[in-house]
Amino acid sequence: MNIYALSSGPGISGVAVIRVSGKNTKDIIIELSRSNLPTPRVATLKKLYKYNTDELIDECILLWFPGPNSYTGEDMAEFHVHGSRAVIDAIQTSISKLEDCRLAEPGEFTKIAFQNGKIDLMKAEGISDLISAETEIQRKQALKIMEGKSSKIYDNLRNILIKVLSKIEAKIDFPDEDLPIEILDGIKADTAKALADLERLLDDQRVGERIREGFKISIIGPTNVGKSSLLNHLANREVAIVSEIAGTTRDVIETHLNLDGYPVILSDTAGIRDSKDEIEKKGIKLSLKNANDADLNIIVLERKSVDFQRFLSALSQDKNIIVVNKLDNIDDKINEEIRKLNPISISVKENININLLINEIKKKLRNKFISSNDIIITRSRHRDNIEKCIYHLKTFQEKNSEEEFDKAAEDLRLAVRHLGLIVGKVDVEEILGSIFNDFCIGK
Ligand SMILES: Nc1nc2c(ncn2[C@@H]2O[C@H](COP(=O)(O)OP(=O)(O)O)[C@@H](O)[C@H]2O)c(=O)[nH]1
Ligand SMILES: [Mg+2]
Repeated sequence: MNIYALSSGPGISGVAVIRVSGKNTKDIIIELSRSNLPTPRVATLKKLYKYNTDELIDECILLWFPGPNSYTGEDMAEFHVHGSRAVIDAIQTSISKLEDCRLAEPGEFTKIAFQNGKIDLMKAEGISDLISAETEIQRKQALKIMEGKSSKIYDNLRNILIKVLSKIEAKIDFPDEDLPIEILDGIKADTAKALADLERLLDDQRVGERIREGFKISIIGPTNVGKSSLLNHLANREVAIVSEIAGTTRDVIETHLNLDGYPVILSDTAGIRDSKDEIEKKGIKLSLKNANDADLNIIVLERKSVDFQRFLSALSQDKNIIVVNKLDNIDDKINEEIRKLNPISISVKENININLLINEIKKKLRNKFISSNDIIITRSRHRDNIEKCIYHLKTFQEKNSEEEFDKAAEDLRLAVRHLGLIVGKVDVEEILGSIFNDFCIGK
C-alpha cells in the first residue's frame, strides 16, 4: 500500500508539502509529472498534471527519496506545491486514483519509520512533542528526546539486565555447575545498581510530564480582589467574567498560556469568603482543592484584606506567591499582617509590576522544577513501565536460593521487557496505536 497526505498545516499557504510513501512512489512521480524521475534528493522543478488528462495542475518542486534513505525507510516523494485548497485537492485526487494509494492515517509516516527501524519509539514521541511544542522549554525537551538522550539511558540499563539474565539462564541450562561466587556477587551488584538508577529517575517531581502538559498555577484569594482580572490580563483575553459583584466566579476556569516560554495551565477560582449560598460554597471547596493540586499558587489580596490567614494556613506554604492587587488604590492603608508577608504589589488595572509577578513565577518554577536532575521521563507511559520494572527487580532480589533460579529468571525477563517497552524493543503492536494516534495526518 502507498500512502499520501498533506504534511504542511491546513489553510492557505505560500507553499504546501504533499508527501508520498510506498513502493509505487516512482510510478506516482512519473504519472503526475509525465517525466522521468529526478535525481534523488535534489530539488527539481516539475509540472504536475491531472490523472489521465493533459490538464496542468501546478508547477512544483519535487524531491525524490529512494528508500531506505528516507524518513519512512520506503521510497518517498515530496511535492512542494502552491498552498491553495484547489491545488492540494487536485493533486490528492489524482494520487488517490492511482493503484494502491490511500490517504495516510495520523502519524502513519512516523509509524512506518518506526516499523522499519529508522527510529525508536522515544524518538517517535519526541517528534510528536516537537510538532506540538508551544513554548521554548517544550521545544527543548522534545528535541532532547528526539536526539535519543533518554533512549540511551534506558538502553544501557536494559543491556545491564540482559547480561545478568544471560548469566542466570546459563545456570539454568547447566544446573549441575555451580555459579562462581564472583558471578553471583556481580549479579547482585548489577541489579542493585540498576534498581538505584531507576529509582533516581522516578524521583523527578514529574517535571518532564509537567513540561509536556503545562505547570498548574492556581489563582486564589478573597472575593473581589481582582483574581479574574489577573487571569484575563495574563491570558490577554476575556477568559473569566470580571465584575465588582463579589462571588461572580464560581467554577474553576482554566486557560493554557505560554508564560515567557513556560507552558502553564492557569486557573481562576471562586473567591474565598463565608458564604451561605450552596453553589458558592461548592465553588470555594473547589478553589481550595485546585490550589492544593497546583504546582504554584498566586494568592491575590488587596491592601485592606482581612481574615485571609485561615485559608492561607490550609495551603502548603512552599508554593505560594503573595500578591497585593489594586496598587493604584492608594487610599487604602495596607494591613500590617499582609505587609509582613512581603507581597508583590501590583495593579492589574494600571498594568503595574505584572512583569515582577511573571519573573517571580518563572523563578519559582525554575527553582522548584527545572533545576532538578536531568529530565528523562516525559510521559506516564514511561513512568508506569519504570515502576513495573522496579517491582519485578525487587521480586527478583528477594529470590536468593539457587532452587528459585527459574522463577528469578522470569522476574528479570519481565523487568527487561518493561524497559524494552519504553523504547519499543519488544512486540509493541498494542502500544503503537496509543502513541501514533496523537499525531496529525501527514507526519
Ligand atoms: N482599582 C483597581 N481595581 C481593580 C484592579 N483589578 C481589578 N479591579 C476591579 O476589582 C473588581 C473585582 O475584580 P475581579 O477580577 O472580578 O475580582 P475577583 O472576584 O477576585 O475575580 C472589578 O470591578 C475590577 O475592575 C486594580 O488593579 N485596581
Ligand atoms: Mg472572579
